[in-house]
Amino acid sequence: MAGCPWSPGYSMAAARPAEEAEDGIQKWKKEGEKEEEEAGAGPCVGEEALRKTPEEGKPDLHPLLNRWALWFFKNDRSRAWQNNLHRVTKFNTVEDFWAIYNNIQLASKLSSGCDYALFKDGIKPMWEDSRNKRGGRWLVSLTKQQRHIELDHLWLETLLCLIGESFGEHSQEVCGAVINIRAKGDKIAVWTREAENQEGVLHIGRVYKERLGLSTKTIIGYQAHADTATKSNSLAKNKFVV
Ligand code: MGP
Repeated sequence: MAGCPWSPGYSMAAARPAEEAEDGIQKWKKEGEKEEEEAGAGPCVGEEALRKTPEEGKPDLHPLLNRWALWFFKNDRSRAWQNNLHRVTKFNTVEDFWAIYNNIQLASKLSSGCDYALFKDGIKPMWEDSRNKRGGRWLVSLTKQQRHIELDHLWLETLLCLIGESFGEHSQEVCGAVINIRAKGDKIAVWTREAENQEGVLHIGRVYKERLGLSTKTIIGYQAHADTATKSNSLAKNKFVV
């Protein structure tokens, strides 16, 4: 895809830290060679070890509670909104999260009109998805100046809140998060599935605000998608604030 923000030749395995991958493979080769020497012409004592693949030689990966999908939106006014939305990849381990994060462009380097979205596997980053349609979003609106100093940090912290299931039992309410790169000011939002779940929504908002390190003076608002979809952003009413 033209102008895509990830390396075209990217693959999960290749993107894992080089040292770790090379190490694993080297260790496996040495073990294999040793077994071969020991085996000589006699009985196949090293047969089991020789059957091991380099994959099996790798240290255990750290599973996430959920599988997540990364989406990319590139604004092309000649196409319908949905057709500009592309799923890039899915992952469900800590290692693959970092492999992906380290191989895509920082949000601050994307062109205006682009979005990244990270959603639980199976939920599309759109109001219409059955798991979003009754929900809403905690919206953090940033000033133009914040793109250069804070945006990437705030987005990474948002991603870590999601994959780390940082909202206790209310993490189940989380659908995903979106970052909008816009000339008028960038936005980051955490989407939850039920705007009427006051307890869950408020808990997520308080924890999220603290994790972002926003001062108590900064107010962030929660808007129901139903309101956002029918009004322009600036007119959508805040259902809750923290
Ligand atoms: P936007 O990309 O969320 O924000 O919505 P932006 O560009 O800052 O614009 P503003 O209107 O919020 O100031 C821009 C437009 O994209 C919306 O007005 C919709 O036309 C479309 N759009 C955005 N989202 C998240 C959806 C969605 O979930 N479904 C559909 N059908 N259209 C959407």
